[in-house]
Amino acid sequence: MSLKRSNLCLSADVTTSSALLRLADACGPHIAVLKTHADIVGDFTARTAAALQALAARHGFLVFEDRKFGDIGHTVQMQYTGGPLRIADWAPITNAHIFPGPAVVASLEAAAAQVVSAAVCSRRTEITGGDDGAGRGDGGSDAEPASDPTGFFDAAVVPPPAAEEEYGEEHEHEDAATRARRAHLAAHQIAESPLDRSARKASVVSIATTISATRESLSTSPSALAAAGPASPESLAALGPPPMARGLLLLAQMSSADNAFTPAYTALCVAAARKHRGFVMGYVAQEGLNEVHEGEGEGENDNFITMTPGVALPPRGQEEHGGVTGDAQGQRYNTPWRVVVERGCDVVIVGRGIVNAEDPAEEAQRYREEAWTAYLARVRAHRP
Ligand code: S5P
Repeated sequence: MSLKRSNLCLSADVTTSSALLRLADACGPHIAVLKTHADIVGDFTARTAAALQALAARHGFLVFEDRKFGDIGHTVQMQYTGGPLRIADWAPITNAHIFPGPAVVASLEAAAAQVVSAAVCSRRTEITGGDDGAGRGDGGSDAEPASDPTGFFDAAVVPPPAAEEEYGEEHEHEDAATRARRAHLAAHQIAESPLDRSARKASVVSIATTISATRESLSTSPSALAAAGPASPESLAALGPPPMARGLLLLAQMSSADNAFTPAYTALCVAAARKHRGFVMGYVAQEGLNEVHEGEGEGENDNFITMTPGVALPPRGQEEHGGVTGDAQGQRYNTPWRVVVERGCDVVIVGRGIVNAEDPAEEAQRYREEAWTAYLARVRAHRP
Protein backbone atom coordinates (compact mmCIF):
# COMPACT_ATOMS: atom_id res chain seq x y z
CA MET A 1 0.00 0.00 0.00
CA SER A 2 2.66 2.51 0.95
CA LEU A 3 4.78 1.69 -2.08
CA LYS A 4 1.88 2.28 -4.44
CA ARG A 5 0.35 5.02 -2.30
CA SER A 6 -2.93 3.28 -2.69
CA ASN A 7 -5.53 1.97 -0.28
CA LEU A 8 -7.95 1.31 -3.10
CA CYS A 9 -9.55 -2.06 -3.80
CA LEU A 10 -11.27 -2.30 -7.15
CA SER A 11 -14.32 -4.52 -7.12
CA ALA A 12 -14.16 -5.80 -10.68
CA ASP A 13 -17.74 -7.00 -10.92
CA VAL A 14 -17.86 -7.88 -14.61
CA THR A 15 -19.09 -10.99 -16.35
CA THR A 16 -16.40 -12.01 -18.83
CA SER A 17 -12.74 -12.92 -18.45
CA SER A 18 -11.66 -10.40 -21.06
CA ALA A 19 -13.50 -7.54 -19.31
CA LEU A 20 -12.00 -8.62 -15.98
CA LEU A 21 -8.46 -8.79 -17.30
CA ARG A 22 -8.70 -5.53 -19.23
CA LEU A 23 -9.97 -3.77 -16.13
CA ALA A 24 -7.23 -5.32 -14.00
CA ASP A 25 -4.57 -4.20 -16.46
CA ALA A 26 -5.94 -0.69 -16.93
CA CYS A 27 -6.57 0.01 -13.23
CA GLY A 28 -3.69 -2.14 -11.91
CA PRO A 29 -1.26 0.76 -11.39
CA HIS A 30 -3.74 2.51 -9.07
CA ILE A 31 -4.94 -0.30 -6.84
CA ALA A 32 -3.63 -2.27 -3.88
CA VAL A 33 -6.23 -5.02 -4.17
CA LEU A 34 -8.43 -6.38 -6.94
CA LYS A 35 -11.64 -7.98 -5.73
CA THR A 36 -13.33 -10.61 -7.86
CA HIS A 37 -16.60 -12.47 -7.90
CA ALA A 38 -15.33 -15.37 -10.00
CA ASP A 39 -18.77 -16.96 -10.00
CA ILE A 40 -20.25 -14.11 -12.03
CA VAL A 41 -17.57 -14.42 -14.73
CA GLY A 42 -19.26 -16.70 -17.26
CA ASP A 43 -16.04 -17.98 -18.82
CA PHE A 44 -13.78 -18.03 -15.76
CA THR A 45 -11.15 -20.77 -16.13
CA ALA A 46 -7.66 -21.59 -14.91
CA ARG A 47 -6.44 -19.34 -17.70
CA THR A 48 -8.32 -16.40 -16.29
CA ALA A 49 -6.80 -17.10 -12.89
CA ALA A 50 -3.28 -17.41 -14.33
CA ALA A 51 -3.62 -14.21 -16.34
CA LEU A 52 -4.96 -12.43 -13.27
CA GLN A 53 -1.98 -13.59 -11.27
CA ALA A 54 0.37 -12.38 -13.98
CA LEU A 55 -1.27 -8.96 -13.87
CA ALA A 56 -1.17 -8.94 -10.07
CA ALA A 57 2.57 -9.62 -10.15
CA ARG A 58 3.15 -7.03 -12.85
CA HIS A 59 1.19 -4.23 -11.21
CA GLY A 60 1.75 -5.16 -7.58
CA PHE A 61 -1.76 -5.80 -6.31
CA LEU A 62 -3.34 -8.68 -4.40
CA VAL A 63 -6.35 -10.63 -5.61
CA PHE A 64 -9.29 -10.95 -3.24
CA GLU A 65 -12.02 -13.43 -4.20
CA ASP A 66 -15.20 -12.19 -2.55
CA ARG A 67 -16.64 -15.67 -2.02
CA LYS A 68 -18.34 -14.97 1.32
CA PHE A 69 -18.07 -18.55 2.57
CA GLY A 70 -20.80 -19.48 5.03
CA ASP A 71 -21.36 -23.18 5.63
CA ILE A 72 -20.15 -26.00 7.85
CA GLY A 73 -16.38 -26.46 8.02
CA HIS A 74 -16.19 -29.55 5.84
CA THR A 75 -18.20 -27.93 3.06
CA VAL A 76 -16.29 -24.64 3.01
CA GLN A 77 -13.02 -26.56 2.75
CA MET A 78 -14.26 -28.26 -0.40
CA GLN A 79 -15.67 -25.02 -1.80
CA TYR A 80 -12.37 -23.25 -1.12
CA THR A 81 -10.03 -25.84 -2.58
CA GLY A 82 -12.16 -27.63 -5.15
CA GLY A 83 -15.09 -27.20 -7.48
CA PRO A 84 -14.74 -25.39 -10.78
CA LEU A 85 -13.05 -22.34 -9.24
CA ARG A 86 -10.40 -23.75 -6.88
CA ILE A 87 -10.16 -20.40 -5.13
CA ALA A 88 -7.36 -21.36 -2.77
CA ASP A 89 -5.08 -21.97 -5.74
CA TRP A 90 -5.09 -18.42 -7.00
CA ALA A 91 -6.63 -15.96 -4.52
CA PRO A 92 -4.36 -14.78 -1.70
CA ILE A 93 -7.38 -13.24 0.03
CA THR A 94 -10.92 -14.47 0.48
CA ASN A 95 -13.68 -13.80 3.00
CA ALA A 96 -16.19 -15.63 5.15
CA HIS A 97 -19.21 -15.22 7.34
CA ILE A 98 -19.07 -16.81 10.75
CA PHE A 99 -22.81 -17.18 11.25
CA PRO A 100 -22.47 -20.99 10.96
CA GLY A 101 -20.01 -20.79 13.89
CA PRO A 102 -16.29 -20.07 14.21
CA ALA A 103 -15.33 -23.53 12.87
CA VAL A 104 -15.55 -21.97 9.41
CA VAL A 105 -12.38 -20.04 10.17
CA ALA A 106 -10.40 -23.01 11.49
CA SER A 107 -11.49 -25.16 8.54
CA LEU A 108 -10.51 -22.59 5.93
CA GLU A 109 -7.22 -22.03 7.74
CA ALA A 110 -6.42 -25.76 7.67
CA ALA A 111 -7.32 -25.99 3.96
CA ALA A 112 -5.20 -22.94 3.13
CA ALA A 113 -2.22 -24.36 5.02
CA GLN A 114 -2.50 -27.60 3.09
CA VAL A 115 -2.75 -25.90 -0.30
CA VAL A 116 0.18 -23.61 0.46
CA SER A 117 2.40 -26.39 1.71
CA ALA A 118 1.51 -28.64 -1.24
CA ALA A 119 2.32 -25.86 -3.69
CA VAL A 120 5.54 -24.84 -1.96
CA CYS A 121 6.63 -28.45 -1.62
CA SER A 122 5.91 -29.33 -5.24
CA ARG A 123 7.55 -26.14 -6.41
CA ARG A 124 10.68 -26.89 -4.44
CA THR A 125 10.71 -30.36 -5.93
CA GLU A 126 10.44 -28.93 -9.41
CA ILE A 127 13.24 -26.46 -8.83
CA THR A 128 15.45 -29.12 -7.31
CA GLY A 129 14.60 -31.41 -10.17
CA GLY A 130 15.46 -28.69 -12.65
CA ASP A 131 12.20 -28.79 -14.57
CA ASP A 132 11.21 -25.35 -13.46
CA GLY A 133 10.85 -24.33 -17.05
CA ALA A 134 12.28 -20.88 -16.59
CA GLY A 135 15.08 -21.94 -14.27
CA ARG A 136 14.23 -19.46 -11.59
CA GLY A 137 14.37 -19.98 -7.90
CA ASP A 138 12.66 -18.71 -4.81
CA GLY A 139 10.91 -15.43 -5.40
CA GLY A 140 11.17 -15.69 -9.14
CA SER A 141 8.27 -15.76 -11.49
CA ASP A 142 8.21 -18.07 -14.43
CA ALA A 143 6.85 -16.96 -17.74
CA GLU A 144 6.89 -13.29 -18.55
CA PRO A 145 3.51 -11.68 -18.30
CA ALA A 146 1.87 -11.10 -21.65
CA SER A 147 2.99 -7.78 -23.07
CA ASP A 148 0.03 -7.47 -25.37
CA PRO A 149 -2.97 -6.44 -23.31
CA THR A 150 -5.20 -8.30 -25.70
CA GLY A 151 -2.97 -11.37 -25.68
CA PHE A 152 -3.68 -12.67 -22.21
CA PHE A 153 -4.03 -16.14 -23.46
CA ASP A 154 -0.50 -16.22 -24.75
CA ALA A 155 0.95 -19.69 -24.43
CA ALA A 156 3.78 -18.30 -22.32
CA VAL A 157 1.37 -17.23 -19.63
CA VAL A 158 -1.33 -19.81 -19.71
CA PRO A 159 -1.75 -23.38 -20.81
CA PRO A 160 -3.07 -24.18 -24.26
CA PRO A 161 -6.80 -24.69 -24.70
CA ALA A 162 -8.34 -27.81 -23.26
CA ALA A 163 -7.47 -30.86 -25.28
CA GLU A 164 -10.34 -32.62 -26.96
CA GLU A 165 -9.47 -36.06 -25.72
CA GLU A 166 -10.03 -37.19 -22.18
CA TYR A 167 -6.97 -37.57 -20.04
CA GLY A 168 -6.33 -41.26 -19.54
CA GLU A 169 -4.89 -43.09 -16.59
CA GLU A 170 -1.37 -42.57 -17.88
CA HIS A 171 0.38 -40.31 -15.41
CA GLU A 172 4.06 -40.85 -16.02
CA HIS A 173 4.53 -37.48 -17.73
CA GLU A 174 3.07 -35.53 -14.85
CA ASP A 175 5.23 -32.95 -13.21
CA ALA A 176 5.67 -32.81 -9.44
CA ALA A 177 3.18 -30.00 -9.08
CA THR A 178 0.48 -32.00 -10.81
CA ARG A 179 1.15 -35.04 -8.66
CA ALA A 180 0.93 -32.96 -5.50
CA ARG A 181 -2.27 -31.40 -6.69
CA ARG A 182 -3.80 -34.78 -7.40
CA ALA A 183 -2.68 -36.07 -4.02
CA HIS A 184 -4.31 -33.07 -2.39
CA LEU A 185 -7.56 -33.62 -4.28
CA ALA A 186 -7.52 -37.28 -3.36
CA ALA A 187 -6.87 -36.49 0.31
CA HIS A 188 -9.90 -34.24 0.29
CA GLN A 189 -11.91 -36.61 -1.87
CA ILE A 190 -12.44 -33.79 -4.33
CA ALA A 191 -13.20 -34.80 -7.88
CA GLU A 192 -10.76 -33.53 -10.42
CA SER A 193 -12.40 -30.83 -12.52
CA PRO A 194 -12.12 -30.42 -16.28
CA LEU A 195 -9.74 -27.63 -15.38
CA ASP A 196 -7.35 -30.12 -13.85
CA ARG A 197 -7.52 -32.37 -16.85
CA SER A 198 -6.90 -29.67 -19.39
CA ALA A 199 -4.19 -28.21 -17.22
CA ARG A 200 -2.42 -31.52 -17.04
CA LYS A 201 -2.35 -31.57 -20.78
CA ALA A 202 -0.29 -28.44 -20.50
CA SER A 203 2.21 -29.90 -18.10
CA VAL A 204 5.09 -28.99 -20.42
CA VAL A 205 4.96 -25.58 -18.83
CA SER A 206 3.52 -27.03 -15.61
CA ILE A 207 1.70 -23.85 -14.98
CA ALA A 208 -1.98 -24.36 -14.47
CA THR A 209 -1.85 -27.24 -12.05
CA THR A 210 -0.33 -25.14 -9.31
CA ILE A 211 -0.91 -21.78 -10.85
CA SER A 212 -0.10 -20.06 -7.62
CA ALA A 213 3.29 -21.58 -7.31
CA THR A 214 4.44 -19.99 -10.52
CA ARG A 215 3.03 -16.59 -9.78
CA GLU A 216 3.79 -16.24 -6.10
CA SER A 217 7.00 -16.13 -4.18
CA LEU A 218 7.85 -19.28 -2.27
CA SER A 219 8.34 -17.05 0.70
CA THR A 220 5.27 -16.80 2.91
CA SER A 221 6.03 -13.26 3.99
CA PRO A 222 6.31 -10.11 1.90
CA SER A 223 9.70 -9.12 0.58
CA ALA A 224 11.38 -6.22 2.31
CA LEU A 225 10.77 -3.07 0.37
CA ALA A 226 13.90 -2.26 -1.53
CA ALA A 227 12.86 1.28 -2.24
CA ALA A 228 10.69 3.93 -0.70
CA GLY A 229 8.84 6.55 -2.65
CA PRO A 230 6.35 6.37 -5.45
CA ALA A 231 5.78 3.15 -7.32
CA SER A 232 8.08 2.69 -10.27
CA PRO A 233 8.83 -0.36 -12.38
CA GLU A 234 12.02 -0.81 -10.30
CA SER A 235 10.36 -0.52 -6.91
CA LEU A 236 7.56 -2.86 -7.92
CA ALA A 237 10.10 -5.33 -9.28
CA ALA A 238 11.94 -5.12 -5.95
CA LEU A 239 8.71 -6.00 -4.19
CA GLY A 240 8.64 -9.26 -6.11
CA PRO A 241 5.63 -11.45 -6.75
CA PRO A 242 3.03 -11.80 -3.99
CA PRO A 243 4.11 -14.14 -1.20
CA MET A 244 2.71 -17.65 -1.18
CA ALA A 245 0.28 -16.97 1.62
CA ARG A 246 -3.46 -17.02 2.15
CA GLY A 247 -5.47 -14.65 4.31
CA LEU A 248 -9.08 -14.36 5.36
CA LEU A 249 -11.34 -11.38 5.93
CA LEU A 250 -14.34 -11.82 8.20
CA LEU A 251 -17.55 -10.09 7.21
CA ALA A 252 -18.18 -8.27 10.47
CA GLN A 253 -20.53 -5.57 9.14
CA MET A 254 -22.21 -5.01 5.80
CA SER A 255 -22.97 -1.93 3.77
CA SER A 256 -26.49 -2.89 2.73
CA ALA A 257 -29.56 -1.31 4.30
CA ASP A 258 -31.40 -3.13 7.10
CA ASN A 259 -28.88 -5.95 7.32
CA ALA A 260 -29.01 -8.37 10.23
CA PHE A 261 -25.53 -7.71 11.57
CA THR A 262 -25.84 -6.73 15.23
CA PRO A 263 -23.08 -5.33 17.45
CA ALA A 264 -23.07 -8.66 19.29
CA TYR A 265 -22.45 -10.53 16.02
CA THR A 266 -19.66 -8.12 15.09
CA ALA A 267 -18.09 -8.81 18.50
CA LEU A 268 -18.15 -12.55 17.72
CA CYS A 269 -16.28 -11.82 14.49
CA VAL A 270 -13.65 -9.87 16.42
CA ALA A 271 -13.26 -12.74 18.90
CA ALA A 272 -12.88 -15.25 16.05
CA ALA A 273 -10.31 -13.04 14.34
CA ARG A 274 -8.25 -12.76 17.52
CA LYS A 275 -8.16 -16.55 17.84
CA HIS A 276 -6.73 -16.89 14.34
CA ARG A 277 -4.33 -13.98 14.01
CA GLY A 278 -2.09 -15.94 11.66
CA PHE A 279 -4.83 -16.40 9.08
CA VAL A 280 -7.46 -13.72 9.63
CA MET A 281 -5.97 -10.55 8.21
CA GLY A 282 -8.93 -8.34 8.98
CA TYR A 283 -12.53 -7.50 8.34
CA VAL A 284 -14.97 -6.37 5.75
CA ALA A 285 -16.66 -3.76 7.91
CA GLN A 286 -17.98 -0.23 8.02
CA GLU A 287 -15.68 0.94 10.81
CA GLY A 288 -12.30 0.08 12.27
CA LEU A 289 -12.67 -2.64 14.91
CA ASN A 290 -9.14 -2.77 16.30
CA GLU A 291 -8.59 -2.43 20.00
CA VAL A 292 -5.26 -0.87 20.87
CA HIS A 293 -4.13 -1.04 24.47
CA GLU A 294 -2.10 1.76 25.96
CA GLY A 295 0.90 0.65 27.98
CA GLU A 296 2.57 -2.69 28.35
CA GLY A 297 1.09 -5.94 29.55
CA GLU A 298 -2.45 -5.00 28.72
CA GLY A 299 -3.04 -7.68 26.14
CA GLU A 300 -2.14 -8.10 22.52
CA ASN A 301 -2.94 -5.14 20.30
CA ASP A 302 -5.12 -5.74 17.28
CA ASN A 303 -3.56 -5.16 13.91
CA PHE A 304 -6.39 -6.13 11.59
CA ILE A 305 -7.00 -4.39 8.32
CA THR A 306 -10.48 -3.06 7.64
CA MET A 307 -11.70 -3.16 4.06
CA THR A 308 -14.84 -1.19 3.39
CA PRO A 309 -17.34 -1.49 0.54
CA GLY A 310 -20.19 0.90 -0.10
CA VAL A 311 -17.88 3.73 -1.20
CA ALA A 312 -18.62 6.21 -3.96
CA LEU A 313 -17.65 9.73 -4.95
CA PRO A 314 -19.94 12.24 -6.64
CA PRO A 315 -19.45 12.24 -10.39
CA ARG A 316 -16.48 14.34 -11.44
CA GLY A 317 -17.43 17.98 -11.73
CA GLN A 318 -20.57 17.52 -9.64
CA GLU A 319 -18.93 17.45 -6.24
CA GLU A 320 -20.96 20.40 -5.00
CA HIS A 321 -24.18 18.44 -5.48
CA GLY A 322 -23.20 16.01 -2.74
CA GLY A 323 -22.37 12.33 -2.79
CA VAL A 324 -24.15 9.24 -4.06
CA THR A 325 -26.08 7.75 -1.16
CA GLY A 326 -27.08 4.36 -2.52
CA ASP A 327 -28.53 2.31 -5.34
CA ALA A 328 -32.06 1.03 -5.85
CA GLN A 329 -31.23 -2.35 -4.33
CA GLY A 330 -30.24 -1.52 -0.81
CA GLN A 331 -26.59 -0.60 -1.29
CA ARG A 332 -25.50 2.41 0.79
CA TYR A 333 -22.54 4.62 -0.06
CA ASN A 334 -20.16 6.82 1.87
CA THR A 335 -17.20 8.85 0.68
CA PRO A 336 -13.61 7.68 1.16
CA TRP A 337 -13.06 10.52 3.67
CA ARG A 338 -16.04 9.44 5.75
CA VAL A 339 -15.04 5.79 6.00
CA VAL A 340 -11.28 6.28 6.30
CA VAL A 341 -10.96 9.37 8.48
CA GLU A 342 -14.21 9.40 10.42
CA ARG A 343 -14.70 5.66 10.81
CA GLY A 344 -11.15 4.35 10.86
CA CYS A 345 -11.32 2.03 7.85
CA ASP A 346 -8.14 1.27 5.89
CA VAL A 347 -8.98 0.12 2.38
CA VAL A 348 -11.92 1.38 0.33
CA ILE A 349 -13.67 -1.08 -1.97
CA VAL A 350 -15.13 0.53 -5.06
CA GLY A 351 -17.10 -1.27 -7.74
CA ARG A 352 -19.52 0.48 -10.05
CA GLY A 353 -18.06 3.89 -9.25
CA ILE A 354 -15.02 2.82 -11.27
CA VAL A 355 -16.27 -0.03 -13.43
CA ASN A 356 -19.06 2.03 -15.02
CA ALA A 357 -16.95 5.14 -15.55
CA GLU A 358 -16.21 6.24 -19.08
CA ASP A 359 -12.51 5.86 -18.34
CA PRO A 360 -12.12 3.35 -15.47
CA ALA A 361 -8.35 3.90 -15.17
CA GLU A 362 -8.76 7.64 -14.79
CA GLU A 363 -11.56 7.15 -12.29
CA ALA A 364 -9.47 4.63 -10.34
CA GLN A 365 -6.77 7.27 -10.10
CA ARG A 366 -9.30 9.78 -8.72
CA TYR A 367 -10.53 7.32 -6.08
CA ARG A 368 -6.98 6.38 -5.23
CA GLU A 369 -5.99 10.01 -4.63
CA GLU A 370 -9.06 10.71 -2.49
CA ALA A 371 -8.67 7.56 -0.44
CA TRP A 372 -4.92 7.91 0.04
CA THR A 373 -5.23 11.55 1.09
CA ALA A 374 -7.79 10.47 3.67
CA TYR A 375 -5.58 7.61 4.87
CA LEU A 376 -2.55 9.86 5.32
CA ALA A 377 -4.68 12.41 7.18
CA ARG A 378 -5.80 9.73 9.63
CA VAL A 379 -2.41 8.15 10.09
CA ARG A 380 -0.72 11.51 10.56
CA ALA A 381 -3.25 12.37 13.23
CA HIS A 382 -2.11 9.13 14.98
CA ARG A 383 -5.59 7.73 14.99
CA PRO A 384 -5.86 3.92 14.91
O1 S5P B 1 -21.04 -5.27 2.97
C1 S5P B 1 -20.65 -5.48 1.83
C2 S5P B 1 -19.68 -6.44 1.55
C3 S5P B 1 -19.23 -6.58 0.26
S1 S5P B 1 -17.92 -7.65 0.00
N1 S5P B 1 -21.13 -4.74 0.80
C4 S5P B 1 -20.71 -4.89 -0.50
O2 S5P B 1 -21.19 -4.15 -1.36
N2 S5P B 1 -19.76 -5.84 -0.78
C5 S5P B 1 -19.27 -6.05 -2.17
O3 S5P B 1 -18.61 -4.87 -2.59
C6 S5P B 1 -20.35 -6.35 -3.19
O4 S5P B 1 -20.55 -7.75 -3.34
C7 S5P B 1 -19.80 -5.70 -4.45
O5 S5P B 1 -18.95 -6.63 -5.11
C8 S5P B 1 -18.94 -4.56 -3.95
C9 S5P B 1 -19.60 -3.20 -3.97
O6 S5P B 1 -19.88 -2.80 -5.28
P1 S5P B 1 -20.38 -1.34 -5.65
O7 S5P B 1 -20.62 -1.42 -7.12
O8 S5P B 1 -21.65 -1.08 -4.89
O9 S5P B 1 -19.28 -0.37 -5.27
